[in-house]
Amino acid sequence: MSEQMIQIEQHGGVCLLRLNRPEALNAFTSALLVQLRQALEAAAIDAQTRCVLLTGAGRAFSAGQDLADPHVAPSRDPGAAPKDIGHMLDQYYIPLALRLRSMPVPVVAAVNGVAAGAGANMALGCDIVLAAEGASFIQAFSRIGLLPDCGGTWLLPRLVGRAKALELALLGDKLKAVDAQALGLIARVVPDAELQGAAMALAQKLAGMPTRALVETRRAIDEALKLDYETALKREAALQSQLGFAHDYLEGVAAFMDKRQPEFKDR
Ligand code: T3D
Repeated sequence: MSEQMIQIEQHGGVCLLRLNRPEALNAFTSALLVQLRQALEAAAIDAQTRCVLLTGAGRAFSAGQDLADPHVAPSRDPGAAPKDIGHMLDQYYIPLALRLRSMPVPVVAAVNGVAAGAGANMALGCDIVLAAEGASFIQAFSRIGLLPDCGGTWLLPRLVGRAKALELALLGDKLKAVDAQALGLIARVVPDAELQGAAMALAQKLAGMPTRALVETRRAIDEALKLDYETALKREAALQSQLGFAHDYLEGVAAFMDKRQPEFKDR
């Protein structure tokens, strides 16, 4: 049986996925990337799951691509044919990044330690990013002669603007969690000992909310970044029209009028 590199725990409506190669700082091998994608696919079709929480085991979130993975690591043998990194991205990273970004439920990242390279950008692609005070983010690519992948060139300028995106990407310096929050790269920082509890509480809160409305909100915000104002207004109206016919809107208004807690069901 293949080694389990993703721990999966169901906590009510929250599916907790924990990257689990702590001895290598949860660096991504092709096997881990496949298992993570499979876990996300399973969560996407599981009606019980209303939020996914992604975190890492041990002292790191993820050190990015496993640079010792023989499938991708450049050979030191001068006679060996060079490996095509683009193929690795096409085969493993792009489908995973797209799956993460289009999950039918909100996705929270709890960054428990260092997040480097593709590990950083995997976290930044989640909907809400929490980090422990001791966590850090490193666009490690330039240190090894690469450029930010796993969505880095798209995410960074949108999150922090071109000037800071270029500073982070070109220098590849370690950014502390508090500085990442101050830049607007991530949402929240909590004391190390409180991270898992705070992340689970946030995920449980999201799991109790109207899932479809949350997912359409993500879609509208992502799309609006590419649209002019008038087109964005019209796109909001089209999406709102669909939500207006859904159960959760009726339930949300009824619960407000009845002064009770709503019971949202849509997914
Ligand atoms: O290649 C492709 O397919 C394209 C895709 C690219 C995507 C990418 O993610 S490129 C970027 C890859 N990641 C990096 O370059 C980061 C490399 N790691 C580091 O810079 C540092 O390890 C950290 C800053 C993340 C943490 O530093 P520190 O001092 O806390 O820990 P350490 O001592 O460096 O690492 C601990 C162990 O994890 C160590 O192993 P050992 O000596 O105890 O047996 C180290 O070799 C291992 N490790 C850390 N990062 C990786 C890794 N092993 C394989 N791959 C890694 N990325």
